[in-house]
Amino acid sequence: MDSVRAGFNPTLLEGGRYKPPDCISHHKVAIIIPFRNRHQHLIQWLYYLHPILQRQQLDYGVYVINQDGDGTFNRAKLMNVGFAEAMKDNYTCFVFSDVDLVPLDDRNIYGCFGNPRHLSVAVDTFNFRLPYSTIFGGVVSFSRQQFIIINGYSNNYWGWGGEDDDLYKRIEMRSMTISRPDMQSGRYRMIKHVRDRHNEANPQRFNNLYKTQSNMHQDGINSLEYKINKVEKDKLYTFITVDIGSPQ
Ligand code: BGN
Repeated sequence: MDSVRAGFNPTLLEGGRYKPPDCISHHKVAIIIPFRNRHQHLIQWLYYLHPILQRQQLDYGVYVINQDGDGTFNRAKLMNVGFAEAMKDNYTCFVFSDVDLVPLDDRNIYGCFGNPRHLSVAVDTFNFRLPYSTIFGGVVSFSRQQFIIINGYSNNYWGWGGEDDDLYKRIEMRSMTISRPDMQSGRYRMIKHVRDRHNEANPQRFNNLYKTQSNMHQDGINSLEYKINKVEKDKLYTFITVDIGSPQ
């Protein structure tokens, strides 16, 4: 980690913030990473992503949202927490990324577009193909306004699966479409890992997905409750430890 610190990122500001020295970026981009116990992945993600984001001349900050305790993991709710916390620093664009996904092509811009964007379209573990046409997991981006219109992610997906499909349905319900990079610039490598503990496949996910349309207006950013337990500003990232509760 020290070599990453000293060697490659002399221009990073505290908390994993960067501004290009000789241009003004269109957006101020918050990169939100849901997290628990994946430090080895985080180190690799930071090692690869900081240089890429800097070559893309983005004004950005990296926010790692760490779920406190060992209750059931809730990826989507951690994304909402990241959005709410980064909003306090006036970001205009939000990239939501898994910690194990490393882009392989600099042309895949970590910014915001006219529509919500799915960036991780060609992941090695899916043979560099979309596993199904409406997949919207991995790495996605939203402008502040786009995310607010769909009321963010659902807070009710505890355990693995479905929350990204729910997000896609929210976009459809609001008559928006998504954008994607082409299959060459959208290539990714997934850092190898075994399934985490306390993140078993969620048996409720099928049921939840039936209710997206009726619930999305009262389940999301506007109903988000959490308690920040700690904020640590490292050189390479802001690490926010949060109590997000447990399923009712
Ligand atoms: C899907 C999951 C997604 C996941 C992708 C890729 C569900 C809901 C079933 C109706 N969706 O099957 O959450 O990102 O696989 O792994 O489980």
